[in-house]
Formats: sequence, C-alpha cells, structure tokens
Amino acid sequence: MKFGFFDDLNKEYVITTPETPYPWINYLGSQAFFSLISNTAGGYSFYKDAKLRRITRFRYNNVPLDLGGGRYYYLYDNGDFWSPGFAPAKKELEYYECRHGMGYTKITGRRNGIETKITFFVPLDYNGEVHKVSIVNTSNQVKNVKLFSFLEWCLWNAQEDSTNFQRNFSTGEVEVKGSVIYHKTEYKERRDHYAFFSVNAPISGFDSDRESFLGTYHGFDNPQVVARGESNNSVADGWSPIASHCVEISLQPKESKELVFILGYAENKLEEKWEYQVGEVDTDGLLLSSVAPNGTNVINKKKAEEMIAKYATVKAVDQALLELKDYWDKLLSKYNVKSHDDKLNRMVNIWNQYQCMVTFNLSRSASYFESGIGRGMGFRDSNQDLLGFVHQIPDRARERIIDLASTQLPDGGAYHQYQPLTKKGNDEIGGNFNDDPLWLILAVTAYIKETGDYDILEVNTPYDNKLELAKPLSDHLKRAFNHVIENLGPHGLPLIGRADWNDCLNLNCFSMDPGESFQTVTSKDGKVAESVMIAGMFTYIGEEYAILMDKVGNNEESIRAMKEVENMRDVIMKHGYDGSWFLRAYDDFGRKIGSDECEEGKIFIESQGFCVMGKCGLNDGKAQKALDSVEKRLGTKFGLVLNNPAFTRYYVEYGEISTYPAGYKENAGIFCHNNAWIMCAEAVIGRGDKAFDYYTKIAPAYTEEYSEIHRLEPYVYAQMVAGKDARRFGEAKNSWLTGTASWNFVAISQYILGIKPEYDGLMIDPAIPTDWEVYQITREFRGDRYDITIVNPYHVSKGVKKLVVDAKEVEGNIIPVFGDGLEHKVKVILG
Ligand code: BGC
Ligand code: IFM
Repeated sequence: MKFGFFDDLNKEYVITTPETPYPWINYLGSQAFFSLISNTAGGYSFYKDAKLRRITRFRYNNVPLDLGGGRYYYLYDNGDFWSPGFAPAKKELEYYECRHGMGYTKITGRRNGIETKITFFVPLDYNGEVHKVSIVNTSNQVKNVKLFSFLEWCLWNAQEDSTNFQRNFSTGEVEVKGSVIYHKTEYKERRDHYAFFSVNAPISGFDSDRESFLGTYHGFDNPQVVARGESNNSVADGWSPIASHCVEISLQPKESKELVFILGYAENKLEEKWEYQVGEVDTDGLLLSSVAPNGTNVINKKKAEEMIAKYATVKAVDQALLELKDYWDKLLSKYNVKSHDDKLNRMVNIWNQYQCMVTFNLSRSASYFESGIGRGMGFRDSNQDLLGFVHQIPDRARERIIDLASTQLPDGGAYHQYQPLTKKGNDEIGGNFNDDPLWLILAVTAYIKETGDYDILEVNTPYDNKLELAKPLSDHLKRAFNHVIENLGPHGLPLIGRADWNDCLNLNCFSMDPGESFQTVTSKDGKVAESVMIAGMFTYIGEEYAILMDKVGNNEESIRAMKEVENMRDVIMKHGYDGSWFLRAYDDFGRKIGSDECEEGKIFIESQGFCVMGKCGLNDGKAQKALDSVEKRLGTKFGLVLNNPAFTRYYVEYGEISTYPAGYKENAGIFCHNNAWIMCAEAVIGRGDKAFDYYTKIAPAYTEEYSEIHRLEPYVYAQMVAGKDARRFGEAKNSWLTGTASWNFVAISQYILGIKPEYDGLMIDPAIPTDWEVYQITREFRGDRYDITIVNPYHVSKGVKKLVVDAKEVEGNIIPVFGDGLEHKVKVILG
C-alpha cells in the first residue's frame, strides 16, 4: 500500500494523507542552520550542533509520536479551529498534501473553504527557517479568520533542557517587540546568541508563555488561546517560553494573502568569548549581549532585524526558493542515469544523492531515531559517508577529510567520535575500534580519484588535534595502514579491538557505550579476538593504498604495502575460510565465529562482502561459493540478513549482538548498509543479475509498494529492516542517517551501472542484469561532462567490448581526463 507518490519532475515525494504509518520527515538547511520537519510540520531546529545549540524543543518518543513539538499553525474561523498540516489540532481536512522536496517542505490543508499552503525552507547562507504561508478563501463568502503560529523554545542545550528542570523552570526569558518574539534565555555563562520568531505583518496578539497559551491541562491539540480565538499577550518569565503570533486576516471570496514567518538564530559576535563587560562592543562595533545592571538580559537585535528585512517580501522569499532549487539541481546533476526503470532513475538521480548530502550534514546526530544529544561525528561513519557525496561537493569533502584525520591518534588508530563544534576526539568513547583507520584511506583515495587533487596528501594535519604532532596527510594514511599490521592476532588476522564495523560484536566484551562495560569472560583479558572482516577490508583498502603510493611515485612503499596485502589474502584463505564461506572472526578463546561449527550465527554477511571486494578466493571459486551461501542462508524477500541463524540467547563472549531479539539490528536484522557490500561483491564476480536484484530488494523506490509493512519514508534508506526471524519481518527502523546511503550509491553508481572514478579517468565497468538493452549516464568529472551511452547487444552482465570517445575508439575501459570543460560523447558496447 502507498501513502503518496513520487513527483520526479519536481524532485518531490508527495504524501497524500497525514496519517502515514510513521512520521515521514525531511531536512531543511545545508550549512549551519538545520531543521527536521515531518509531514505534519513536527520536528525541530538547531544551529550547527543538535545537542548544544538546539533552538526549538522536541519531545522524543512522545505520545503520539509526532506531537513532540513542531512549527505549528492553527486557523481559527468562527468558533472552529484546525491545523493546515493536520497536527496538532488533528481536525479532519477536506484536502491535505505534503510535498517533501530538496531542502524544502510544502504542506497544504483545506477546511471550511480556507486553503492554507505553507512552504518551509532554510535559504542558502541564512541562519533561519522561512515559512511562506499562503491562505486562499476558496468559498463564496467573505472570511474573517485568525492565524495563530506556535513554536516552543528549547533552552539551547538539548540534554539539559530535557533533564535539569530545577534550573530550567526559572531561566526562560523572552522579549516581544512589534511582530517579533525574541528568545533570550541564557545558557549558563554563554551570552552571545538568541533566537526569534517573526511575521511580516502587524499582529493582533501574541503569547510567549506555554501554559498561558495552552492552558495547564491542555495539549497542543487544543490550546485554549486558539479555542477561544484570542491571544493572552503573555510574557514568559521562567517555565516554558514559546512564541505564538495572532494575525487577523480578512478574505473576499477567492482572495488570497501571503505572509512570511521567520524562525531565526543570531549571534552577536563570531568568536567564542566567555567573559565580557556589560555593554562591551565587538570588532563589528555591535553591542554584545550582556546582563544589564538590573539583571535582565539585553540583546543586540540588529542581526535579527537584518535577517527579517532580508525576507520581508514574498518576492524575496520566492527568489530564495529558486536559488535553493538551483543549488540542488546543480548538486544532483553530477551523476544522472536514464534507463527503462523509473524507480532506478529516481533513486540514483534524486533521492539517494539527496540522502548522501543529508548524512554529510547531519552525520548520525539528529533524526527521528537519533536524539541529537548522543553521538557526535563518527570517524568510521563520516569517512564512509564521504564516498556518497564527494562528487557533489569535493571542496567540503576535502575539509571533512582534514577534520577527520586531525582526530586520528599518533599510533594510527582513531578516536571513534568527535563533537562537531569543537572538532575534538571524544575521550569517553576513545579509540580502539580497529576498522576505523582503514576507512580514512578509503575516503582519501575516493577523494583523489574524484578530483585528481594529490596535493591533499601534503596537507600538514595534526594527530589528536595537536598541532605540534602534525604531519602530512600521507603520513596519516601510512599509519592507518600500519595500524592493522601492527595489531595482528594469533592467526595473523587483524585484532578486532573493541569492535569492527559491527559495533555490537564485542568479542573482547566491551560495550560501545561508555560506562557500560560487559562482564568480562575473556581468556586473555580481551586481547586476541580477531576480525576476518577487517582482514577483508585490508585486502581491499590496503590495495587502494598501495596503488595510491604507486601513483605518487613512492614505489618502495607501494611494493611493501602490496606484499602485506597479498600476505593477508593468504592468511584469509588459510584461516578465514571454512566450508563454503568466509568466517567472521575468532573470539578471545580462539574459537571460530561465523562458522558452520557454531551453534548459532554460522554465517555473517560482512566478511563475505569485503573479502570478495578484496579479491580473496576469486581464482578458485571460493568467492562465488561464499556469495552463493549468502544468497541461500541470508537471503529474504526484503533483503539479506546480517547473520544466520540469529542468536536466540545471550552469549556473554559475543557481547551486545546477542542481546538483541532475533531478527533485529545486528542480530540478523536486514542491515541495508552491508547489503550494498554484497551487491559490490556480486559485481566483482560479474553477476549483475544478482547484484541488481539485491539492489531492488532494499532501495526505497521499490519498497514503496509495501509502505504499510516497511512503515518508514519510501524515499530514503533506513539502517535496518527487521529480518526473517523477527515477528515484524519487513518493518524498517532508523531512517535517514545511515551509511546505507553512501554504500548503496557506490554499489549502484560504480559497481552496477559501472562508472568508477579512477586516478587517470573514468572507468567503465558495469555489472548489469543481462536483459538490459541500453542506458545512459551523464557524469561531471573534473570539470568535464561525459555523456555516456551503454548498449548491451550480447546480453552480458560484464565486459567492455568497445569504448568510443568523441567518435574515436579508445583501448581498455578508461575514459581519459580531457580537462577542457567540454561535453564528451561516449559510446560503450558491452560484450
Ligand atoms: C547499535 C548500533 C550502534 C551502536 C552505537 C548499538 O546499540 O545496535 O547499531 O552503532 O549502538 O550507537
Ligand atoms: O558500523 C556501525 C555504524 O558505525 C553505526 N551504525 C551501526 C553500524 C553497525 O554496527
């Protein structure tokens, strides 16, 4: 069952009922000010850091789920009231539609002959959310309505805001000036920022105190002010500050009016400064926010006034919307496919790339499954995300790489996470996830292949954020590579450390969460558990390192690295393969994990994907056999489960993985992230039919058909879908912020459709279903545009028979870099 449809022309998903199986959200913002917005306008905003600069309040896991807060509007018409976005008033609407587009959301609701359409977006280079509200009188009578706005302020630090009530209830401060409601509560010693909510029309009333607006025993669905049709003009003093305007609107039949509301964030000064005097002036000559002698907080409103003036007219707002559209059109035009399959086209051209940009911006911080107060930026996560957006914003990818590498530790390992505001490694979690360093190599090689910018290797980059430890980025890669071979276990396989990619496979019995160490039952104090997955990653990514070293003329290093890689392949085939697939690991007692000998968890997906991508077992059929085992043991109609059989009891020596009920998350859930590795592996061995079949099982445009089972947004990937052992098989969780986005983009764009950036050009190496006849790709690469037509007259999966570039046949399968900024016509014949 579907709850909407794709509008590909406008790059929108159109939701036709407010009662979706779960709130279906979108993201606004692309630089510093970000918002989450659901199909009923629920969600919240923050500036840069979802934990420390939360602007509006949201109650996670609220009842009902999506009434935790939002930017809400209410229409009052002659004793009746409703919300044009359905929530929070939840009065029946004659018409409802929500269009989630690229960086904006448009919600339309009609009742009593009043149609309200609200466009929510964050303009480029702007620290605020703009709401363009259009109200049309579709009836034949004159209408005198009142529009009430509503949002609730968060007291900046989202964690404190939801816990420290003994303080919070006495700190709230607001100020109302004309049609602008300012939120100026201070967060402890910080006094340099404030927020505001404005409307570009005179107001007939306002409220800034939550209880006065709602009534002590009423919720957002039935605010007493709205029910009565009259603001209280309340000024908050402590408790819970909010912002609500009341605008009176008179409409002739068919007449329409437009208003602009702005939720903005302003800082009085740019630099961090913790102590200053009342009335001190910053370098721009602006008065700093400060505590006046009478104890009230004086803010400098100049910045807010400038921001409000910028979008005072609908014309300016429409122009900003066009600019936003143009921004996204440009980002999304770097890779485009035209094929017989609309679902494929919309995933590749629109939604998958959009999701990759969202994961770039948000990492794993704030979604309807991530509370924004937990994780900062993940070293592993962010490096992988980069694979999905590097072609769209190479400059920011470069910056991200340096930020990430600056948190690397001198021994080549890495802090597992860092906080985006400070960019400092998180000591509480520390390092010691032994897959982490390899992802840096993968990100850097992907970046250089995309851009040709070898200079990045020379950038003097700190270790552990300490400038005195800085070394060229190339040194970071070397130490990352060495970190693996300097930490080998009894079989010569890499030590797993606290965990590898699978956070929950805690073979040394440490939990992921600080302070929650699992009971230790290791034989050797948690020292010798080994990971075949890291070994597989090493053969794949280590070879990438060796090739890079060769490219930069460091032959000695390249030869050394290649030797290590070859050696690891031998070790894998000797100790990491048994029966019909690759093992997953050895535990601290030296016992196999992911072997037929195991009672449960006989086979795991991760090592099959990486060992095959790393060319292990390609020559003796073992790779193929392993992938056949994947299909047989892990395959389901909704995708591949992570392991099988699922763990049905707790194994203290395996850690968190076995604490999950069978079929969920890392315990035999369908992890969409590593489904992509199997697509890549199938492509490596040339089985395009299987690769694409796996793709269609999890790509949202294909799962849209059964949205009532899947439940989450049909336009973006979720991290996990409940596996075959789960009671709710097929139900998804954790949408949006997941490495699934980037890896599925890599799988489809590079491995299946087969356009791979290489150091010396664009490699054409598809692995497609044999029944495909033809498809076209346009790819922007290093300033040129390639218009590539791939035909498949012999119905093969793989193999380039002929490559013609600008009417000239080219040897091999690499389109050279022209660097002339022109468009080049490419014809590829498979066979
Ligand atoms: C989850 C993992 C997650 C980890 C860190 C675990 O509970 O299952 O998917 O990566 O926590 O947040
Ligand atoms: O690899 C991790 C990732 O870093 C966070 N989400 C879950 C994955 C698997 O445990």
